Amino acid sequence: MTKLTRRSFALGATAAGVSTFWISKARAAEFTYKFANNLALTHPLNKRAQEAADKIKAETNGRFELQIFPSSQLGSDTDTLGQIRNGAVDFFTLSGLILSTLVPAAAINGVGFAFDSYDTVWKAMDGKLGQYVKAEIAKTRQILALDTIWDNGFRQTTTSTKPIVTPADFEGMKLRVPPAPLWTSMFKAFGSAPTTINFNETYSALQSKIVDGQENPLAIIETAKLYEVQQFCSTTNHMWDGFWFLANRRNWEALPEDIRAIVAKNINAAGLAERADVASLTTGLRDALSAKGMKFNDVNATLFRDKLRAAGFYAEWKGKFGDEAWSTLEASVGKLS
Ligand code: X2X
Repeated sequence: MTKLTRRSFALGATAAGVSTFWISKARAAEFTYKFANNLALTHPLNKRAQEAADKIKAETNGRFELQIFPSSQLGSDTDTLGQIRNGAVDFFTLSGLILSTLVPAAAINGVGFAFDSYDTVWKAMDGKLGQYVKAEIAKTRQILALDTIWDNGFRQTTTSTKPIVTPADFEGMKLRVPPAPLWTSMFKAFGSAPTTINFNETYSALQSKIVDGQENPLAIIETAKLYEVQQFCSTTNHMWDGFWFLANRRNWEALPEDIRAIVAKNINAAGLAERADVASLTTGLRDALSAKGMKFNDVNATLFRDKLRAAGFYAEWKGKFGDEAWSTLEASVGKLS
């Protein structure tokens, strides 16, 4: 350890100061982009997004920084949809059903009981059905979806009042649904009284009994701690839902091609990893949530699917989506209507 004189110390500190300045200057990203989502930091989506952000920063030598804003920090889903359209937000993961308020076709994966397994889901969403929806999203000219759709999961019904065993148990139930026409339509067809509430207000709406129940995949029930305000969980599996990784088109195209390629590669890879995380997380969650006091019951899905059919739900949505989209869906999942 060499003894520093006052003068040499001063010279060294100045040099260090200057080099620190240049290092920190060099570290300041050329492009800092905002990614908003509505999920808890602990959800696999945010864990994988942070991993991708770190890889992108390294592979672009610090030129691109992805800032992640979880838990609807930048606004509700409906607010943030406006922000991704005008470019105030650069990336946003959003359910196709909520996106359907802008791109009607994007709700098609939410048709009740369309998917009976993840194999069927990925065959459709990574195939013709997903391509069809991404093309419809691109037609907006304001936003586009990156290739890989991320997983939300198969949705289950929870309540604070009673288990849902048959469709009759839905009669008159005040149920929270996300702000999307297909969700409202489905739960009206079941006979319940759906109320559209953005996800960031769902916990408090359940806690204050504004609504008795809600529906979400187990990974969300866990990471959003909905088990604290819900007692029953009925495995209705009534819908598979995913998250499109949306980009503001103008801001996306403003990126140099080499950076865009690195961002797309890592985000799409993170989406595939997140799918695996959600699937493995879900396997243990029924026991984990039971241990936290939730009471589970299984249902006979045929009763619920027949109820939707009798209420005209499939006929209504076949008419709304149109023959081309509906036949693309049925080519992947079999006859529905
Ligand atoms: O709002 C919901 O229920 C959630 C979190 O599953 C969606 O983003 C659709």
